[in-house]
Amino acid sequence: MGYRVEGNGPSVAQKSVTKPMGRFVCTNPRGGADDSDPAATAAAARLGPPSAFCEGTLHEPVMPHNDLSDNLMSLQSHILLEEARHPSASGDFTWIISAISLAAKSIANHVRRARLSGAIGRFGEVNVQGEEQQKLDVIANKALMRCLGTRASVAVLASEEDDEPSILRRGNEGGKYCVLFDPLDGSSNLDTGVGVGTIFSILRNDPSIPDAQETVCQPGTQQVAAGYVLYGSSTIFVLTTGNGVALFELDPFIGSFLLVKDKVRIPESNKVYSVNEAYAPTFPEPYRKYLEWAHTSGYSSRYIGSMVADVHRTLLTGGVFMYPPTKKNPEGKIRYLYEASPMAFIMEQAGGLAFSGANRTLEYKPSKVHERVPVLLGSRSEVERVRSFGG
Ligand code: AHM
Ligand code: MG
Repeated sequence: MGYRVEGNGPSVAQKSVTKPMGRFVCTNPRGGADDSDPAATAAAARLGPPSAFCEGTLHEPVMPHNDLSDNLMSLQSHILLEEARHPSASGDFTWIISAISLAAKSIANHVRRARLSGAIGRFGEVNVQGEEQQKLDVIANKALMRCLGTRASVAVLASEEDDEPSILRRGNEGGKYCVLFDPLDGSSNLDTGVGVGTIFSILRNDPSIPDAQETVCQPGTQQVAAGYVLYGSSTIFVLTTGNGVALFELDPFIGSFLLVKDKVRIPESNKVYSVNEAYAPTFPEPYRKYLEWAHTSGYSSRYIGSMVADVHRTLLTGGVFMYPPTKKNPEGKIRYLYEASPMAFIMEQAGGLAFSGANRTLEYKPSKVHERVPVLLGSRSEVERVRSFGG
């Protein structure tokens, strides 16, 4: 059976998944390849044998306009290019990001298979924050500890799941960086399959400070890099090294995070707020006043209760994310070093704002590794609006 294509079909909107190539008619009903027209032969192969009809319109699959499957800018290549901007860079930093990326792929795999592998549920221990650890908190923590622990330039690791930061290498042993992380933020939501995430912050190690806690208690302005990984409908890696924000998506077929968008900018405004409004009666007055105003000003509310997912949506679509002080958590609930500070770095690098109380989040200097702060971050004009109520 052979085909010939009669003329080219009209071009169609790029969003279409198929593109008419033209009319076809059977030219060789007795079978056998008619290879005089390779395009027609290829089209015929895609269509299969025309048993039910011998005439029609050929449709060629068209990639959606934003298909990036041929994008080969991996996270690794992106970091190498970033490092090339700094002539003195040694490549140590690239190794650290590669460790986080490897751990994230492993965590993503565990999260995806959590029910099948029996990893859902409580681990049975309470961490230093007084929170019950989930099995996946422990798995994610181990993955990051193992991957980062082998990197020769890591001096100190601090995790939400561990009481104290661990000193791995002193400065004279090559320890240049401290990596702080929340291995699996939002893990209390795991049972319901919503997005959870890893948040990380990278600081320089000051070899003159012997104490690990003191070493990591740096203001957010000192961050060398920060990012998060969202384990959602796809696995997303968002990173800043102080030169804008880059967004990567894990291509599960090749096992690499591929660049989807560089220089991500948060929309200047959007009438959306993200907050646990059930606590509103115990919020400080300015937040309550803002919410009252928003209720009559056409605002929408979106709240998952998983900071990475809520902040990621805010980054892409705009609005504000807030975790104000409450009666239960008078300092706020979000930990400074590995939650508020890295998210603030990302927001500012994307053109947004982040405040903790009256101060810019990045300028705060904590005195304890697990210290909590209030969080208000998001689109520039929305954050300013909340602040205009005194928040
Ligand atoms: P976690 O680090 O123990 O998971 O807690 C932090 C999470 C954030 O992801 C989220 O924004 C917040 O807790 C939700 O808290 P709440 O349930 O009080 O709204
Ligand atoms: Mg957390």
